[in-house]
Amino acid sequence: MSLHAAVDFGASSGRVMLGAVGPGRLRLTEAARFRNGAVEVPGERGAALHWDVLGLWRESLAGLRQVGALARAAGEPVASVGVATWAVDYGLLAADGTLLGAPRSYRDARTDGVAERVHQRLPAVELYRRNGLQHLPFTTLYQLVAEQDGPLLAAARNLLLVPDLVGYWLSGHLGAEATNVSTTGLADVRTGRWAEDLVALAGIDAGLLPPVHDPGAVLGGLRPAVTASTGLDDARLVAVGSHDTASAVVGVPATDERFAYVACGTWALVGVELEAPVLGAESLAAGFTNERGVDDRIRYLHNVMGLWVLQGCLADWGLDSADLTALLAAAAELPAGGAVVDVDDPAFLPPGPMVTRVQQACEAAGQPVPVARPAVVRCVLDSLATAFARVVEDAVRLSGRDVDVVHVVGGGAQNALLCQLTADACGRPVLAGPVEATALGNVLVQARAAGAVTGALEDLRALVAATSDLVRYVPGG
Ligand code: ADP
Ligand code: LRH
Repeated sequence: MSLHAAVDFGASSGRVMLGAVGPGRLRLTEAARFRNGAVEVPGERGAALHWDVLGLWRESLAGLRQVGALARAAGEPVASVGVATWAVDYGLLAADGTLLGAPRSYRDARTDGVAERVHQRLPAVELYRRNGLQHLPFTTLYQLVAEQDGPLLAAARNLLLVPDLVGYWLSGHLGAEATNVSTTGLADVRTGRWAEDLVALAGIDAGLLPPVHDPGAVLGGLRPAVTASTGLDDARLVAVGSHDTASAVVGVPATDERFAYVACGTWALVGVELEAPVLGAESLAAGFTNERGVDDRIRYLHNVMGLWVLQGCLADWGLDSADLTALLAAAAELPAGGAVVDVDDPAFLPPGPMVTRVQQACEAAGQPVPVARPAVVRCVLDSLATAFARVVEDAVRLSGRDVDVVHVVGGGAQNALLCQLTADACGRPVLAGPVEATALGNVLVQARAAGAVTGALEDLRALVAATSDLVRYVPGG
């Protein structure tokens, strides 16, 4: 067996996994799991939302130390480490490598109104033809325009996306991994490389952006201090689909190309995989993004607001994911046909009182207003399932790709009610699992770089399908 460590930060939790891969074999062992969430910091210009990257770094090292211990117990060396996190956010480094401030969260209000200003300079349809991205207010391009109002850019020499920042701390390598580069809005959708005109549009010095590399690239050994602290003596840093959604799509257990996926965590990324981007005005209007996947596939998808809305409701009630089981059981008892709202309304994007927002959205849409907790949960899940079905239909229509099955991967695959409602709304079977598709995709790309598995994404997916426990939901089932 070939051993590989996956560092995987989601917006709500992070984990470090040990992956063991061999012919016909793929197994994950959890080394560490920790909470994540943006931290609100008061300031003279109002509250700012930052990521606690130092805490995440500490947890990663502890997780990698545990990976080292597990590998020693198994009598095998860990060949490599790969890092994937949420997209778009970045850290700025000074010339000596000092991190200039804690990276901002994409939910920070500093980008309010920025996209509209940028589109006055380059109309949205033209921008779409260049970078292929769905309109999201927090795309890196817009964040960088907002960044110019602050002091950091003046001192910055390098901009590193969050997984590349962690990779830099691990290995000293300064680079930018292509799947995540594709989410910045600064890359040419056709080449996947930084585009001079888009970098100029962001108003930054192109020298801030490190060279782009593809998943599978071997980036180098670990820093001596990291080796000393983790015991991973022989491991190298290997580039994976460092955008978590890119790794998750590698980990979808599809058996042919006629599938849609819902990478369902804090966000729900819903779409299909294509060979070429779709860049017309209709695609832009339907909110589809063309992000780059591993092996240069196109992830043609739409960001649905996702379980963030449910997380916010739980927080309002002083509960967390551990309390979900009972609430979901009660929500499942409620009849179909209740209130449905547009979960993609920007009102749901920032942190804040989520139950009130759900209720206000129901009222505004002339829907019955849920009051009891199970009714609120049911409304959120019905709304998510409705959005998933709309996006799957749009993806089929706009891409011409037929879809026989919808794969739900990520934490949301554990939500049986959501999976059933999704099958009902899509009128297609749902296959739920694996929950850790992102870590699996991460490990598989490393294992392929090491020669422990071979083949195209289809071969990697066949291995996931053969080694995962999946649950099937049929419409009306
Ligand atoms: P991210 O990677 O964005 O942090 P995850 O893929 O880890 O997100 O998914 C987190 C979500 O998974 C939680 O918000 C919760 O809604 C859901 N989830 C986690 N555990 C369970 C469970 N036991 N049953 C149902 N849903 C769950
Ligand atoms: C999911 C995700 C998504 C991005 C968002 C910022 O974790 O990476 O694909 O759009 O976070």
